[in-house]
Amino acid sequence: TPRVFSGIQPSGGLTLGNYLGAMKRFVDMQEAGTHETVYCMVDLHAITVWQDPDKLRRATRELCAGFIAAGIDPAKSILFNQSAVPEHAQLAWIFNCVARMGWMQRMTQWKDKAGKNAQNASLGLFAYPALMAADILIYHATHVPVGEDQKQHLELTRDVAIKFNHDYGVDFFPVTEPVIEGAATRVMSFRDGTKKMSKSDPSDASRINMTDDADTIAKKIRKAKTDPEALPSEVKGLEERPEARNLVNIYAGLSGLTVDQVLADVGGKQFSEFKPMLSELAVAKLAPISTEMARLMQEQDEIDKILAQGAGQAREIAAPILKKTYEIVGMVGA
Ligand code: AQP
Repeated sequence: TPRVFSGIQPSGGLTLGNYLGAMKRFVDMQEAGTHETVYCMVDLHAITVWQDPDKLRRATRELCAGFIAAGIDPAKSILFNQSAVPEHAQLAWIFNCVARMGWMQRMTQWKDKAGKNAQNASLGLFAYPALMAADILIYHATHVPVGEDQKQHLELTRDVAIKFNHDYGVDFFPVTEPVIEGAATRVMSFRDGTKKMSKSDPSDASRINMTDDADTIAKKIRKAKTDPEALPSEVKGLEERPEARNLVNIYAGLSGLTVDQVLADVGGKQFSEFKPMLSELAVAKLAPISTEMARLMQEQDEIDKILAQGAGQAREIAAPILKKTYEIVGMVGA
């Protein structure tokens, strides 16, 4: 069976963007049953910018609770944290030697996160996409569900696989396909419809956190930036209206309807009418997840057991692929 891999960083709380762009779709792929599904809390990625160790431990467990509360079933998917499977970092070193500096320099995430002070950014932040390529290819995963913002990194993953195969004259690593589907692959900030909703945005009002309570969710939606027009009844009418488009996309993502179906229903309504509908839907979908997350966070031993078990399963796949890679590259004793 073909294999799916994806990951989320335990670098803070989960946002609605992570949920709709990634996690909800991880659950859909698990339930489709067409692929073996491997999902990871990428703690090694998180430390490319400094993390407080206690907070990192907590965020990793909270993220695991989030996965399970959202519907990832450890009996159906492999669920673990990256550092517990050392093959990720080992393959990443090989890929550091395959990937080129110029490839990394072109990454928009690097440019955004390093900012003007690139000399002071960590080497790990620069090499981030090589580790991401290793995360995927250590499982020979062919499909990677991600949000739109990760598209460029996935292209680089393909380039790494192609160059490795070419440099060593093998057909070993598969060329992966990004799976960027659905209405909400790019959830935008509530304060600026041209900016990605992000857990690191200093403004809490810009995002919905998966741990927000019903009142907070309703308040953030009520205050979300919009334009004064009524909603259009066709997608065309959302052009040049990033804030309106974003709220409609979120409604579609949460409800499972297409954008066309949503607009057929709400076209002509004012935001004063649409926003309460969106709040009600968001609370109905998100509140059970945050309640379950909070419950699971009381069961730390249970979470650690699930992670350890997932790491064991992941290593069974990863270890032989690393061994074969070492053989191809010419490492004695592999
Ligand atoms: N706003 C978003 N819309 C759709 N998908 C999103 N994702 C993140 N934000 C959105 C998707 O979530 C997955 C995991 O993301 P990540 O934790 O690896 O890191 P990120 O993309 O860096 O997330 P943030 O929230 O923006 O964190 P910071 O602020 O630290 O940079 C990915 O599949 C991503 O596409």
